[in-house]
Amino acid sequence: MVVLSQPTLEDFSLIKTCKPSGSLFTGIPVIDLSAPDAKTLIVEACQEFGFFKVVNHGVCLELMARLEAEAVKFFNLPQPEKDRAGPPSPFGYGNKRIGPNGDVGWIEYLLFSTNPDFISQKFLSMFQEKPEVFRSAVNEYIGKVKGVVCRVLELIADGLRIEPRDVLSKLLRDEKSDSFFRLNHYPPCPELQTLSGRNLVGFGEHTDPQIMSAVRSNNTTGLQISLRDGTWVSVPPDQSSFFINVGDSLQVMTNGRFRSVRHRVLADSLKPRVSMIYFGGPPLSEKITPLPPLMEEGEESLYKEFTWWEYKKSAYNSRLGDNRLGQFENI
Ligand code: GA4
Repeated sequence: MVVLSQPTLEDFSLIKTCKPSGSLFTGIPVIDLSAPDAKTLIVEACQEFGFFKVVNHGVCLELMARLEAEAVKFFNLPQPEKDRAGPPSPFGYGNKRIGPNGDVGWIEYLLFSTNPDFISQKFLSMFQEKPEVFRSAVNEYIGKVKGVVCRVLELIADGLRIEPRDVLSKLLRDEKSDSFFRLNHYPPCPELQTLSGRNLVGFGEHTDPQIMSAVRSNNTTGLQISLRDGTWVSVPPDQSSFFINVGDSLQVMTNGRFRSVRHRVLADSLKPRVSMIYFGGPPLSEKITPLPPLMEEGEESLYKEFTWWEYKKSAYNSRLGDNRLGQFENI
């Protein structure tokens, strides 16, 4: 077995932030899922930002807090115990290394497939004692967050006036859906206080390859999104809401109408950040092409045809910050 040495502080990217780290962007669209205009506002947010916040989602805050507490318990275990749950190839515990192609970040994480049988198996093989509470919190949470993302996708179909309204959500509800779940822990980095005006990268800039992702984090800042003009802005944290990202696949399925948002996470010098992310992906064999009812007469696809499996394979051969859709564009 090849044992890779841990990256040192010098291996991580530092970013000079032009704005003081306390300044937060106030323009993130907030969608009340129960409001009558939710469908219109979601479509607008997907076009302009590829990102929005969802409130009134119906997921119990106690469940979010319970899962966060279990994740913190895991990340507080001694390093050798956590290492036994790794490496994340592709699923399990990862520390500082992200993906298979040399990316690093100030982060440790657990990455799972969302299939409940897989999770049970993985939990049994990863942990010596049976962490029943942790496992059931993960499964329960995945069921709920998937429900929220499916509701959002159905509102999108309504807002775009396409039928059937489950045209997108059925891909995530399919038992073969290739969806992931990730628990991230960004430890505080006290050395940062001496690197005035610079920030350590927790998770480097990237877009998500899937259809749609939903992030819930504790009340720590760090998440940033890139606006249309390329400016990076900091997302005000809110532990009781979900932040939704449009992924590359949804950009393709809307023939570029929706924007797959570039985002990144910066580490904090004092506060740990804990996030839980559901990545909704289609079955591997699904063709990722623009939805026919959306195409206007004579409109051509901006992308070559590919299956989710082909896109995923190419994503896993890329570096985090690459423009993965570039090679699938029709020129
Ligand atoms: C980004 C979105 C999800 O976190 C993820 C990531 C995956 C990984 O961490 O293993 C990837 C990254 C993500 C895209 C390109 C490849 C694969 C790391 C990487 C360098 C789980 C996913 O699906 O794609």
